[in-house]
Amino acid sequence: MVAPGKWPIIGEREPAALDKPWNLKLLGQVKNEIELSLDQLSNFPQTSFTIDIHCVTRWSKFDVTFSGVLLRDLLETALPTEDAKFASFIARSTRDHSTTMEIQPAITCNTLIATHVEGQPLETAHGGPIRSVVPDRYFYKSVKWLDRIELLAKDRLGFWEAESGYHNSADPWQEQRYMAAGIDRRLSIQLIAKRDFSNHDLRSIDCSDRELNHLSAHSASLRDAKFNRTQLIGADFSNANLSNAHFVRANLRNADFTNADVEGADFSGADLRGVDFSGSSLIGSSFFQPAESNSVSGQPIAAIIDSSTTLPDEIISPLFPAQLEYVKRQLLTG
Ligand SMILES: Nc1nc2c(c(=O)[nH]1)N[C@H]1C(S)=C(S)[C@@H](COP(=O)(O)O)O[C@H]1N2
Ligand SMILES: [Mo]
Repeated sequence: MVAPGKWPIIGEREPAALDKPWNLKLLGQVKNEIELSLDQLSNFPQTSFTIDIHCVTRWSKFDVTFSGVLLRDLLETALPTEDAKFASFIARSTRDHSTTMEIQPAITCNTLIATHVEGQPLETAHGGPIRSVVPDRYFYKSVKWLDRIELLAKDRLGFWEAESGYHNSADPWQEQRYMAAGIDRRLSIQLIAKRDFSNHDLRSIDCSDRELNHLSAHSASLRDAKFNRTQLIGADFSNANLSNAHFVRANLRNADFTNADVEGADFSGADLRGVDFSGSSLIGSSFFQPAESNSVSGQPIAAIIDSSTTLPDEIISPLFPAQLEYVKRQLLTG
């Protein structure tokens, strides 16, 4: 908690090109690109609400009143396409600072394109003239000096998420601070910078959509970890505990799972060419989701397995019959 009246400046301290006029852009997966001057923005319906700010580094500031335009109201003009699933909020700053939200939760938690705080124009240091404000998320989902909102079909990790391992969902009620529960900021940054998870306890870590090629995770505790769509070429998971881990559509080419516990792990759609599973334990693991169980696309999601994948007979024998049959067929014909 911060003292009343105090509001720390966190992260970047100033925008780039403050003197150029501010035009907010909505682009990407929209039917109708828009660009709004501050005046035009002020002609949209104005909304105010009072929220508590929670920074991931554990300060909070209570009862802050922001005013501006709801993202929802801007989207009614921009008209997202069918493919629009994510909204990337991008700052006018030297590093093009950004963060991304899924569009639906961004709308339902009343994301605001804020121009005023406590009835006064936002100070530059706090993101003026325009910042996004996402109630019900850690404050790193609220971008200062908002320059544009780009709607995307696929997720694109933001600055803190990619560089420092901040959690991509950022829900303070679930304490989603960093990739894994119970780790601090220093460890989170170090894990990402060194790509070294080995011997760490990182149960339930969420690394989905990250680029972690050549990760070293030897003997790490990674039960229930999420590595969906993660780039993990050449990663070392030897001796790791990966029970019930999720590797859906991960790129695992040439990864090492020797002597790993991957019981109940999901490799559906993962690229497993060159992967070595010698000595690993595969009870209840899956490599294939049939079309009927995949309500999203209605397509089967099948791991890529071929003769370069090391999956010895005694290792695959505990698989459930349908999985076993799929794996055997791929090893022979893939
Ligand atoms: N452009 C930009 N926006 C940003 C950041 C940043 O570094 N650059 N940091 C985020 C973080 S981690 C926090 S806690 C808040 C801090 O906002 P404040 O400086 O107004 O307190 O801004 C968020 N938005
Ligand atoms: Mo933060």
